[in-house]
Amino acid sequence: MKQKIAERIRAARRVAVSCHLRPDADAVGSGLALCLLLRRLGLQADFINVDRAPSPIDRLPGYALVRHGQIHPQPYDLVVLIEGGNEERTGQKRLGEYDRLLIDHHLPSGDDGPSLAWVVPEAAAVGELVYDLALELGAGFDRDIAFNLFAAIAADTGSFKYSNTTARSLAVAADLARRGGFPPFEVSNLLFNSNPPEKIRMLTRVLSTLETALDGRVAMIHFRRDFLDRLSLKQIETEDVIAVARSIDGVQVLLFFKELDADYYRVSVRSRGEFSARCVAQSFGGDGHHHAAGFFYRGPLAAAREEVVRLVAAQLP
Ligand SMILES: [Mn+2]
Repeated sequence: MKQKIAERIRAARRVAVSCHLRPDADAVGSGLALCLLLRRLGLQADFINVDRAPSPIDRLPGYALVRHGQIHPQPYDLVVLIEGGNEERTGQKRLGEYDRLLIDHHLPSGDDGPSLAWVVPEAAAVGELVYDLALELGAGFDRDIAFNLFAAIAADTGSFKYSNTTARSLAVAADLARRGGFPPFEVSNLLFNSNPPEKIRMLTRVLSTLETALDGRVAMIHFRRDFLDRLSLKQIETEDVIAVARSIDGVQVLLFFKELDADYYRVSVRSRGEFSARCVAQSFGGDGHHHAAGFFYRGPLAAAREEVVRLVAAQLP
């Protein structure tokens, strides 16, 4: 499949890259690296996303080349989609008019993605796949390409700590650091040590909602929109607060309820070991990975918590 993807890219002259809404560091880092390496190969490559990336992701090297909005109506020979193969995931309204391919590490959930899809669930991050593709295309790595791919992998593995981290993730990261000539801590500094004070204030508010259920095997936290009152933050980065809450000894499932609107929540499910976060999310119409998944819930918070905990209780051994 990698060879097929490389062939399609080699046959193109004008390529647009795009990723999912609410872009994360894997999607942005991988997309930037891909654009930069396509340009090295002499192609015209543009990275066009509907949503602007939150800080500090918008400080990844080369982020200034990202355009925000629709790909349409510019002509492109090929659109490469990162972690989101359809209009709903990307917010791109006219994808059907382009030749498309998808690079992803999420299992497809049976929708109208492109026919040519390179999906590797074993990859910890799309960054690993773009690294493979770069080798296949023979484009070479400059510092910014290597840095973006390293950042993509570091972000999706929680700095090489999550259960998706493999020996290969580490080997790829080591090779990227060597080729790019940067010390790995520069990536951690950018991704994890650049919080504005307001973000930490927000974190304390969310963490103060911590409750446990089922003998401490389930931890729950929530975010309410009014937590943003008197703060200049426009949105919250959820992964940090989730990581803190799920670090509690004995917690097998972490539920994070993020209020998007009145009685409307995005629920993030994180699990450890055998327990499948993905199964929980799918029961509510969502999807994701084995240990990290999510879904939307319409209804009051109390009802959401009760329903989800009941389902978790039935599935916990
Ligand atoms: Mn990813």
